[in-house]
Amino acid sequence: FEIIHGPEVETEEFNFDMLNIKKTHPARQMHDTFYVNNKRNVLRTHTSPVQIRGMLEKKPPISFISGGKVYRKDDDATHLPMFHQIEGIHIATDVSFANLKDMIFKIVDFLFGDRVQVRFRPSYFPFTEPSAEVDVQWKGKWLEVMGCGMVDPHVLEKLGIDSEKWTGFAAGLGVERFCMVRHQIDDIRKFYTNDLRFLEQF
Ligand code: 2U9
Repeated sequence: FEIIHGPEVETEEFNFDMLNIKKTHPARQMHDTFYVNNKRNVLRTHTSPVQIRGMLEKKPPISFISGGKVYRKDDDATHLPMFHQIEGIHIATDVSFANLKDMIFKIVDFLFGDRVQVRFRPSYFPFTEPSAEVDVQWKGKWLEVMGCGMVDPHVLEKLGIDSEKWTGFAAGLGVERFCMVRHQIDDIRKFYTNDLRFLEQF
């Protein structure tokens, strides 16, 4: 995988339109997304627009990893208004859901081993079809730590990529969520309160 970077202030086009997120999708609302410059630009809500920019520059086969800060209007024990995502995309010929599942299980095994109980559950994202999520046990509940799926053909076609010839998978994870589970931290906001007694444990 090639590591790629992109801007934290994005256009609505790259953050939403190119990812098949409809104009009426709830994630676009003012109470979920930070808008800048009278709505034409947003603080990116995920690292997926970086993949779009990468795919405009390079034609398939491609394998990219993008990572960095993302912003959402969320703030509670399991959500931060700013957090870090790491996301991968792989587009080639003959890429299957089995290949994706194999990679996901290798990542989860490497990071959690048999320390926590994990489940792989069908889900929905506008940019992948089919889609799945990885949940882990945290304080007696299931907590989402990762999402993935086969890149939706609509997303490929918007980029001028022939979806009959090329297929791919994509997966994203929230870094602080992974950390919280791995180190048994009860409140995700502790990472950013700058309490040295907390930070010096690591
Ligand atoms: C393109 C096409 C598809 C990236 C994906 C997810 C599923 C996902 C979340 C995990 C926890 C974000 O940090 S989180 O809240 N991510 O669920 N991300 S598929 O799919 C892409 C990306 C780029 C062009």
